[in-house]
Amino acid sequence: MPATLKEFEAVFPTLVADLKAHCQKYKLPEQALQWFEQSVNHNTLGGKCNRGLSVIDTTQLLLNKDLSQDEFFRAATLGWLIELLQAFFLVSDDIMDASKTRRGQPCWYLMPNVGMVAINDAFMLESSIYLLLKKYFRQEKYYLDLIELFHEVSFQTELGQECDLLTAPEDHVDLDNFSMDKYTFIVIYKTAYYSFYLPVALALHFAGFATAKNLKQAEDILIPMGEYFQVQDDYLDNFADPSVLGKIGTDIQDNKCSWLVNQALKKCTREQRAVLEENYGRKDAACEAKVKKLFDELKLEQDYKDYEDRRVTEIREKIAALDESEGLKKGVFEEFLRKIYKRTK
Ligand code: GPP
Ligand code: MG
Ligand code: MG
Ligand code: MG
Repeated sequence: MPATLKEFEAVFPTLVADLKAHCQKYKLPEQALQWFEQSVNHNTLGGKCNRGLSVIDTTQLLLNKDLSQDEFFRAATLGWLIELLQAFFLVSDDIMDASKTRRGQPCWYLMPNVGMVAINDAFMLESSIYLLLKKYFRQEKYYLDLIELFHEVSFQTELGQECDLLTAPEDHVDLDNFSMDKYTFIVIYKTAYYSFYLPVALALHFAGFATAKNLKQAEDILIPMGEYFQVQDDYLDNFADPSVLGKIGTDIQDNKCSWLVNQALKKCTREQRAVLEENYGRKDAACEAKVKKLFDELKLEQDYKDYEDRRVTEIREKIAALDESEGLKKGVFEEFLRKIYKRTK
């Protein structure tokens, strides 16, 4: 049975208490302690927790049994470490993208009295990963592997974010600067590694199956799956209902090298390209509306649905070809795909 969000969330207060106890060793003033607790709760809770839950589900599938209470707690802790990493990324990303809402609430930097304190809060969310990793995994022979994995995946995500930001300058729009090659780099690095590869790599280490072959096979399936997931994110940014999605799309106004604009550039006429030149990447709701109308005229929603069908077929073929001889299981990837296929939020 897959773990429920409720069971996963039940572990979190213990981890928050651990973080607070660590601060208390330094006699952190009460006001600052409460601030940290609020930041951790606001920014880490309230999402779907697919990444965190996947660590538990993957561990269960790999070990082929129900987990003991202690195993569940430790797998869930690894899951929460990904959620903390994600919290660190999202607090920062929302500032960089000038977003307004996240998970149906104002972004952290827009909450009363927060502002740019959010930058330090983001750093503290990242540091929390390593405090908890030390507390619960220091004695394991794979401890250093876990530290290196978090460091490497963080760096990969930062490379993707760098490219995402550099292809989306605020002050000038240059549609020639976009390409599907750049797009593919951005999404693999900014999303696929931390959202898809990391949960399975953590579970492989924890369950004792982290052979070079298994890690490589996992990467070869999960990176294309993560790419598909970010194409969904870009599609939903424009086409989803914000009240369902929990966030208001910003990609058009932010001049993002998104999947939709790349598709539009492939098929637009000269006249339609001129509309894009004049309206894409402008901080102006009327310009944004013209781009949205053009995306409708170009039938990008249908292109997305065709892409989704093709991509999911390819991913299913890769899963079917998996070599299970070193303990990795097809079910791990089937479960991932089930969670994201045709998602609406
Ligand atoms: C999501 O892109 C990318 C991230 C959350 C990685 C951020 C990386 C950092 C190093 C800060 P997005 O901007 O499309 O996400 P959303 O649509 O959720 O804002
Ligand atoms: Mg972003
Ligand atoms: Mg963003
Ligand atoms: Mg997005």
